[in-house]
Amino acid sequence: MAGKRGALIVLEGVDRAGKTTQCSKLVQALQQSGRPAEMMRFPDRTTTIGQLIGAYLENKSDLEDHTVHLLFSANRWEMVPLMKKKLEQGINLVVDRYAFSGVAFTSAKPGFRLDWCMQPDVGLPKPDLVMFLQLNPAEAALRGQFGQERYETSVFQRTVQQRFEQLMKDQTVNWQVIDAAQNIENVHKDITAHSLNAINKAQNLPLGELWSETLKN
Ligand code: ADP
Ligand code: FDM
Ligand code: MG
Repeated sequence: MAGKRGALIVLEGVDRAGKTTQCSKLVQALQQSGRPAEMMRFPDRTTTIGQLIGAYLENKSDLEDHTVHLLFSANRWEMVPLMKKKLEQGINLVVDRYAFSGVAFTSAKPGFRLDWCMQPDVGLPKPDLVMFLQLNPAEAALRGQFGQERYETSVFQRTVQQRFEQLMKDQTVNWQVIDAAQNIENVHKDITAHSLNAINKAQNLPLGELWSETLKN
């Protein structure tokens, strides 16, 4: 590989934690400091698979729970060749949700084990940094009502939060918890500091494979 690779940076967190706001601000800040950066989001509702997911989330269609889980995973895998190409070109990717949301949301449904939910995403490009935007339900409520999409209820979101906490125990992933109750600029400062650190470290490391060690035994 000729130049230095870009870093894969993921933002996760519950509904209204500020993921989308902070992803765009981070991309803008990186670009302004001369570091190539692009934003991605999952689900990517623009692809054929993404349109099935979009209709499901908008309650315009129903899909069996295992089926939709695998579609979310497939929606990540279909982007992998493009992601790898961009990272190799030195572009930093800032991603709004990734496999962690995939596992947290499906495993919040009855009858789904964490390891079953993780399996389809094993081997995806491993993020160099995953920032979890931590916000309690009372603070989230101050940011407005839930929308009309599937999963946007307080009972479900509480279970999702617990599943994220289980996932954060995995030491093979570089998790950083961010206090998302701060104002937008202060959250941005924290996120930028962690990101610059990850970008510098990633330059000298090969891209890893997600959860390849975690589920080995
Ligand atoms: P998410 O993508 O995590 O659901 P958004 O970035 O869409 O969250 O933000 C949800 C709402 O909260 C938006 O109206 C946004 O302007 C607002 N918001 C985002 N970050 C903050 C913050 N730190 N303090 C107060 N409001 C915020
Ligand atoms: N979601 C997102 C999943 O259930 N599985 C996944 O793999 C991913 C990436 O889709 F409710 C859920 C999480 C959220 C919805 O909402 C996407 P946003 O507003 O587009 O992030
Ligand atoms: Mg969002």
